[in-house]
Amino acid sequence: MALNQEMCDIYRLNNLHKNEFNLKFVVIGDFGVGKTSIINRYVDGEFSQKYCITIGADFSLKTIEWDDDTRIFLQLWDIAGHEKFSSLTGVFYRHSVGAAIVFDLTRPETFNSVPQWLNDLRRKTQLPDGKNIPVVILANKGDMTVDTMPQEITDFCENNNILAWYITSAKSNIQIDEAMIRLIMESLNPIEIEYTKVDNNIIKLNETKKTSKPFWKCFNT
Ligand SMILES: Nc1nc2c(ncn2[C@@H]2O[C@H](COP(=O)(O)OP(=O)(O)OP(=O)(O)O)[C@@H](O)[C@H]2O)c(=O)[nH]1
Ligand SMILES: [Mg+2]
Repeated sequence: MALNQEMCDIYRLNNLHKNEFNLKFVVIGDFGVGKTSIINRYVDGEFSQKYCITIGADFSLKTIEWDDDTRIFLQLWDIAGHEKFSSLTGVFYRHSVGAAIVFDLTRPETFNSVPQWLNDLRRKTQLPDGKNIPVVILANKGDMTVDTMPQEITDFCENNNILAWYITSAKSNIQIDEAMIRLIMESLNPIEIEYTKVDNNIIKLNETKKTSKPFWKCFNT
């Protein structure tokens, strides 16, 4: 016990110089598209075939040693697909600085809900400078099929200021890390928000300036 405490103290002393940031991302989309599975894959490296429906919302934490000077505490909020258009989504979205909208390639109709999820998100969230929070779209279950890829996804992303879209698989661990890294990079860098250090678990967002123009990019396998 004492040794553990000592090791913790040494670890903390060695890392005192690091800037620590809290980022909150929400993961949204219709029921059964794989939101929980994507989060479990990303946070725990695990996947289960079993469908355990999410009720309300859940969240997971991942600590990321971003670089020698930066540590990120990433909160991933897993919003139940059945919460669609619920008045509660606004509460779950609060303080989020990034979002992933997921649809299921084996059920193309779940892509039809993406505009509604985006609309709900955009109505209820904004960055401190009043701009939209960055969004990626994840076309999940890419291990099963890519034949049903919606033709209009490229146009949709371009017209709706979507940061990027990815064909993902929680099962085969395809492009989930890439999507999250892209979202983190956008949240930390181009928007140029000064995220002050974590202080008593309160995140203070101080706006500075936005220098980069919004852009869209697609990452396909
Ligand atoms: N083959 C395959 N199956 C997946 C993948 N992702 C999720 N699944 C399966 O799809 C089902 C639903 O996954 P969940 O992650 O629970 O879906 P969800 O979006 O969280 O659903 P709700 O909580 O109801 O909103 C489960 O049986 C998963 O095993 C994937 O990438 N490939
Ligand atoms: Mg779920």
